[in-house]
Amino acid sequence: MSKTGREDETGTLLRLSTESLPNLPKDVARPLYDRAAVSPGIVHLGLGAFCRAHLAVYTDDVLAAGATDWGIIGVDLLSPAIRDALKPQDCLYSVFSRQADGDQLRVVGSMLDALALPEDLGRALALMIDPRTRIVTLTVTEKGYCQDAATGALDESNAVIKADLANRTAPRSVPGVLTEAIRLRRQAGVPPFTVLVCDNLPQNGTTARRIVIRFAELIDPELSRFIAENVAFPCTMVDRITPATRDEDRAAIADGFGVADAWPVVCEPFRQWAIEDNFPLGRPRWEDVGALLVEDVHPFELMKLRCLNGAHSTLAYLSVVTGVETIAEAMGDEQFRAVIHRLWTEDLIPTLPPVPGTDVTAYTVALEERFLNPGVRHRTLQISSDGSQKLPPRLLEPALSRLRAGAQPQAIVLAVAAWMRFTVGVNERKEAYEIADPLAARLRLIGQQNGHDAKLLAAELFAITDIFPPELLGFGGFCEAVEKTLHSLLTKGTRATLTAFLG
Ligand code: CS2
Repeated sequence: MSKTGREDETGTLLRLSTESLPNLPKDVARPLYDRAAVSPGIVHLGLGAFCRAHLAVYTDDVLAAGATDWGIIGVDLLSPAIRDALKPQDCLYSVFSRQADGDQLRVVGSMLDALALPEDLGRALALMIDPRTRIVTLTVTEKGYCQDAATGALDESNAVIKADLANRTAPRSVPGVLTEAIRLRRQAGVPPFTVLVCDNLPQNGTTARRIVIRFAELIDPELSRFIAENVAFPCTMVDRITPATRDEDRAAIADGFGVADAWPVVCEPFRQWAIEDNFPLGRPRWEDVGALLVEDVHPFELMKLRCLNGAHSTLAYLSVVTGVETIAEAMGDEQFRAVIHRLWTEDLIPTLPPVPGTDVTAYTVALEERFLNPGVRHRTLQISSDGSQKLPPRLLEPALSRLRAGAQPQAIVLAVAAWMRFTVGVNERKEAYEIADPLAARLRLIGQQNGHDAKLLAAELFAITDIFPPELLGFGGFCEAVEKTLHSLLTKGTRATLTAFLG
């Protein structure tokens, strides 16, 4: 690492660890509680940036307030990389919250240990069976649930699901791991943990429940009934903009604070968490540290999934195709901003039920500021990933709701056409970009073969039933409008299409 302005007197950076904690610069917040006295209460699946900026921060606050039995054990299902970065620093890591009036660095202590599958499967399952573990939390992204995005049912043709069904004691998938852990726990006579989903899925707890019950049914119908009757899957709405960590962020933390952290997380200052209060074995007092414990999460979740994530996806496809790199730049673009305003006011806000204690218009005004935060370099290409999973809840469900009400959701038409244009894989500057998606191979092929013809391209993409529900396709006017907009995007380009759209 380079020499920095904030090294200690010996000229070295302080690598995060229990030992170095007291020596960190004064302006770095850190856990002041005794981590050695904290026992695990939560096993978390999916060790990416988001949970470390959200769940682990709320839980760190609960531990700071005096709780000692809600430490987190993080388990990554895909790669040992984060485990290997965190363990040498005693699983301490920093949260770099960026804002115009000053960046803040905070070291989080709630993560007690980090594991990775498949190497650590035995330990992960043993911890999930441990009676001290009362909650299993998840951030595994939309596709981690192995669902058919259009119906929300378990995708039984998914290769990982097939492998887990054939070998249920060595699971790799989320439904496989949860089902095996619940089975072993039951066998050991320990009451089931609560499953707390923290991903951007509609009715996320209910969706995960449906998927796990179906997975279990395929191996043991009796176990499936047990899960249906005994395991709680509360729904949540989670929110904090947390882009993937870059080397520049590590360098900024080293330069600005003199701290060496192998895998920090960068995020905005804002955070929000609405949780359905259904935890048979108890939970941390997250409400004392800013979370909303509510009876019904659904209105919060619809507002967030549609207004925040729907706008993100719309900006992402318009941006990738035109070569705009970050959300802050996209939101600063006059045309894109005007599209998002129309998306919010005409197509999304009218689909929302009242959200307790919330003025939805004010929520979107605040969103605009959040998107414009220049410190959070949220790459549009990152958000463009997994569109086949993201489009249905973010944009297609509200489209259906407007169509049923007799209205044509024109900004959503534009967003869907932009996604279709995105499948071509080459931007308007003739540069290729990556299409990351569970359906990437299929999307790429369709995009490459039909990119010259909006009619063919739209028809091939609309035919993907995992994305587009039959009811939506039944609204012929919607499909025609998408095709027409796509034709304009392909032949006249994005700017001219937006000028006409906004005209
Ligand atoms: C984003 C989300 O990557 C995406 O698709 O829309 O990660 C978004 O930043 C978070 O949901 C914010 O809470």
